[in-house]
Amino acid sequence: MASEMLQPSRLVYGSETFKQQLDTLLAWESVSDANVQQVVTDIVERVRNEGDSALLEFTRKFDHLTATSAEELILNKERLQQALVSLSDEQRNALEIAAARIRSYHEKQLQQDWSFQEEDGTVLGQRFTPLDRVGLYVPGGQAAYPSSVLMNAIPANVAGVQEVVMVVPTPGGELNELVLAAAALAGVERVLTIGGAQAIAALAYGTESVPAVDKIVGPGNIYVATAKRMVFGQVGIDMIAGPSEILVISDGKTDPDWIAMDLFSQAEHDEDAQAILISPDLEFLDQVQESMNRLLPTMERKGIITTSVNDRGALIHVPDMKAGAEVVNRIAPEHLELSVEEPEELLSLIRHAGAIFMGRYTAEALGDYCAGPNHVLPTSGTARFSSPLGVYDFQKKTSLIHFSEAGASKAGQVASVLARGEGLTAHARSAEYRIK
Ligand code: HSO
Ligand code: ZN
Repeated sequence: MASEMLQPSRLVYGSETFKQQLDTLLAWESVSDANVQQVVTDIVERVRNEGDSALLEFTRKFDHLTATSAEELILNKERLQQALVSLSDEQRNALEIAAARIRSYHEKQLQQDWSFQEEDGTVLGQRFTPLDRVGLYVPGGQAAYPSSVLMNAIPANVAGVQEVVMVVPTPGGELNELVLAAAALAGVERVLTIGGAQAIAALAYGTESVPAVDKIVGPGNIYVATAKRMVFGQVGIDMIAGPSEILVISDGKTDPDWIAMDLFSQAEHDEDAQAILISPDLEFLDQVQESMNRLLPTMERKGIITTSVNDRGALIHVPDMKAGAEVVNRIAPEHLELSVEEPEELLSLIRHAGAIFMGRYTAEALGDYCAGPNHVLPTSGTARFSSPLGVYDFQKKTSLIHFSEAGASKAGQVASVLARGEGLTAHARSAEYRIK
């Protein structure tokens, strides 16, 4: 069918229209709909004020559950364990290996307390404390990824969070056993079969049966994202993720089918996902486009891939790798593949990317599941200023200050002068009392 032909945009670095085309390609903003805002405000307020009864009412309405008490929505640890043992050996094994690799990578991220002593005996430092309780949102339906349960819950667990509470909508009551098994492996304490804005509100404010958490993480639809933004301040939240992106920069010597499939691997997530290839080899760009069209009919999600590639995909021709790196930094992609023989040299030119996959063998898909690093990454150019989800997102810092008598005397003189300059007499005198 002609309508199913893949025709990613073609851009040529240095051409008159290049900058304009690139800006248009990258323009993406999550739609903020006034109607969604209103619906979410109402849901959040009602759950905040009425607790379980409103939570149950919305859950019955949106997820068609018949639960009449909130206890019916709780899955305990035994139930999660049961999901794990009921998997096929092959699935359990894969999930266990992935979890172990993610855990050992994240253990390296644990931040340690530090302090130093000044000459007069004053000690200054910083202490790291895990958050007490974290809420993890897992979407229902097609976007319920067991891998995302591992990626969100394991770092919290490694940080030492006492309780990870997971919420997952179960329309019609149908549970996803792989998601529950992943929760068991990731150290989730309890699961509630609730979702949407009502679940976010319950986690943020607490109800009779849902404990209030300190931070909410995990992806969700527009209602969930809007609710997360709304409760931010009451609780912490992770980043609000945009659609998946992949940017491949290639010397033209990798099998074009491999590259085509790598581009598809993110395009298949979402019609708004973005897959881009950069190469100095014009013929190679044509070959990859040919591979994409040949491979498309074999894809289960060909409709999503077609929309993604035709609306937001691109093949960009650059004169050399240096120009390619410049374009990469402008895009600041979520995922970057350096599909070249010696990726180190190219790496040194890259400043902005969520995760970098180096060499011809490092398919981005490995990173989505089991390489070890987190797959929750900054999207939509936010890699310019933000980082992958990690253990550090579940540890907070506290400053430690311990003055010696001599230290307090010296610092007291400085503080006194500054406090009087600000007109704050109590500050000044509090410091001055301690001057020897
Ligand atoms: N690529 C997604 C994560 C994911 N992929 C989950 C497969 N399952 C994040 O951008
Ligand atoms: Zn993916």
